[in-house]
Amino acid sequence: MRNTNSRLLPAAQVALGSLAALLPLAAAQAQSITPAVTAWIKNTGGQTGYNGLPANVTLLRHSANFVYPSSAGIPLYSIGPWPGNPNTPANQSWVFKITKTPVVATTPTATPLGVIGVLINGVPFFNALDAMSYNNLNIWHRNAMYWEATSFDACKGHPAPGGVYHPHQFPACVAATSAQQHSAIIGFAFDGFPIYGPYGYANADGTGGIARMRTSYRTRAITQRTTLPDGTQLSANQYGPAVSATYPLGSFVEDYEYVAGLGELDAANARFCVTPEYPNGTWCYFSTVSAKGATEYPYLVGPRYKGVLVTGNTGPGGGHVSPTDAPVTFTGSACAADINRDRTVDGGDLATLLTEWAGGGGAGDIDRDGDVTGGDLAIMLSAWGTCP
Ligand SMILES: [Ca+2]
Ligand SMILES: [Ca+2]
Repeated sequence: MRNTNSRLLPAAQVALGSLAALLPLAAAQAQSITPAVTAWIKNTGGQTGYNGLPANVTLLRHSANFVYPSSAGIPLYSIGPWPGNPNTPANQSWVFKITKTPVVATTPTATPLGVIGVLINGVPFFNALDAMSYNNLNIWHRNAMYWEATSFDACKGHPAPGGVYHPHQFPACVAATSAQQHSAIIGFAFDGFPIYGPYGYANADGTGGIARMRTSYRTRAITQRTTLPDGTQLSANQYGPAVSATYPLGSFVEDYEYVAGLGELDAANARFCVTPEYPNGTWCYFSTVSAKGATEYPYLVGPRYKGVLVTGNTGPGGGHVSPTDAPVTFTGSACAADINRDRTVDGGDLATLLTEWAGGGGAGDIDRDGDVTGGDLAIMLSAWGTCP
């Protein structure tokens, strides 16, 4: 794994080490500006979306350890219609709680029904499930991507009972994507790990150019639903329906099996890798799509979170957090050229960019094309000065 610090001159390493030793308390208590603070699309001028409801993230607060995005759950882009869906999106008065320091779980938590994370525009997203199972046995769980797809709008979202507008898959309207660029952060799961669009750096150390991040799940080679993906033999009263035109392969999530190494992503749909926002690497999720762009299971986050789930976001009444750690409002914007995140684009950032020159992706890859070259330098120079 590439370590940016190792590329610094020895004298600079000593200086950084001395500074860190002098200021451990300050560093721990600072309301640091992490990607979880800067990634959001904020409502800056009373913008409204569906039914005149406030759009995007309406208030963004952060403390030493957490980020609190507030929203109605409504994007700025146009949504609907939702054929056959009787629900209407409504203001949810969301206040979510995103940790700045996510940690990998030793015992992963299953992603629950309902909200499992939030997009950068304040719209929450769900996992693959639709809350229904075959004969209500809680064994063969319906894949919402099959059973509910006709009610998705062009942005791949639809409203749940109670008016919670949400996608189950890569939401096409939230961020532009290109197979020639590392995708943007599109949201955060409630374990605090970011979720990207479909494209990342080919190699986990940021080298190798841009590549589609592939799922390690595939449909099982079955015609009868008599066993579970882990091989468990079911009794006859637990069988699912035979694979058919009515119940095609993929219409239940148990139709999929995880094959380690099939793609870049693990069972959580995550990978540890360098990204433009995390030059030292992070666990992160990628939206999974096929080579032709069709959404692929598990779509966003796998059946279990990669990290420790932050409480307060999920389950009944979840997503209405009252912060008690004195958060402050963040009014700034993302500032990609500010590589060292001190809110100023200056010689310190330039020095880092030059040490990364031609070395592949990472924080110096400001235009996200998989290498650090003149295009990135030009963006940095045009952004010179204080971040907005
Ligand atoms: Ca800077
Ligand atoms: Ca570049």
